[in-house]
Amino acid sequence: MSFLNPSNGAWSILALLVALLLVLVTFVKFTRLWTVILIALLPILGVWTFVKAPEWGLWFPKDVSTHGAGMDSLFNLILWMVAITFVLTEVGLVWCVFRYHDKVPGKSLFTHGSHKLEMIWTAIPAVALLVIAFAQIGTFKQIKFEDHWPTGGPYSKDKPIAHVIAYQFAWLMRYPDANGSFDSVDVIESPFDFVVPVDTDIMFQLKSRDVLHSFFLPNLRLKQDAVPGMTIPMWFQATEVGEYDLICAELCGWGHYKMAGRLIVKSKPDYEKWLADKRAALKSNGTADLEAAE
Ligand SMILES: [Cu+2]
Repeated sequence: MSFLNPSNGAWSILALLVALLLVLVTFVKFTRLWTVILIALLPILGVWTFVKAPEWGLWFPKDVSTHGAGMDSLFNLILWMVAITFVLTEVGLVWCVFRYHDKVPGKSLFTHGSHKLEMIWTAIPAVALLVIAFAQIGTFKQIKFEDHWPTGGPYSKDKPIAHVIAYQFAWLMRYPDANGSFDSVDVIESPFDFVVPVDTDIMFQLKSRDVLHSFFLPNLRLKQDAVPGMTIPMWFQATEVGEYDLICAELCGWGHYKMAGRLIVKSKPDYEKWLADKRAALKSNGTADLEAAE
């Protein structure tokens, strides 16, 4: 992931800015002007970082899923709500520092608070939460609700492409045998690599063998806890051939960092070939062993 790469130029710029702030805080005599400048720098740097983030590669990885656009627009909605709140709050803070500094004559006002003000700042977050709650219904339904799961294609809840099993500390993808059974010796096991065909509704069953894990495909904007004792149906459609990160997004033990798998999206013929090769390898291993034994 490029944004975690320490050689990413953006990190050095951010580090430099933080260092500059620390120097200012340490050595500058705190006049009112400096205080205002320092406090005002926060929203300016904050907003600037958001504006520059996509260019620096600090933003989301490329979206290659049919779920992605919905998730991203929800994220942007929340980001805008937070950004506006943040800037307004900071402007208010700077204004208060400037307006109510120690040179204003007279005694401080003692107050028990304002009922009206409390009503307002309770109502605003309540409205904000309601907006988010209604805005997310469509996207959440598409990803999670059973009546939106794929049925017409090759994969469905009862005919999943694979069982995805999380355990300390690996991902194991189990593909059914040629008859669609998951309980046979011909089940294909693919550790760490989740191979799927492109432009196809992929339905799979998520399981955990031991503790809580979290199945996360950043490029597909798909995340779901794997819960011991539960089989959780999930679906997505990848829109571009390629290799993408499959990571565990839940601290699940000392080897959590090792749960770095791959989602490998192949063209449909390539996927069929991969599956056929896997089945052939399974058979030929058996035959070869038998022949060797004889
Ligand atoms: Cu894990």
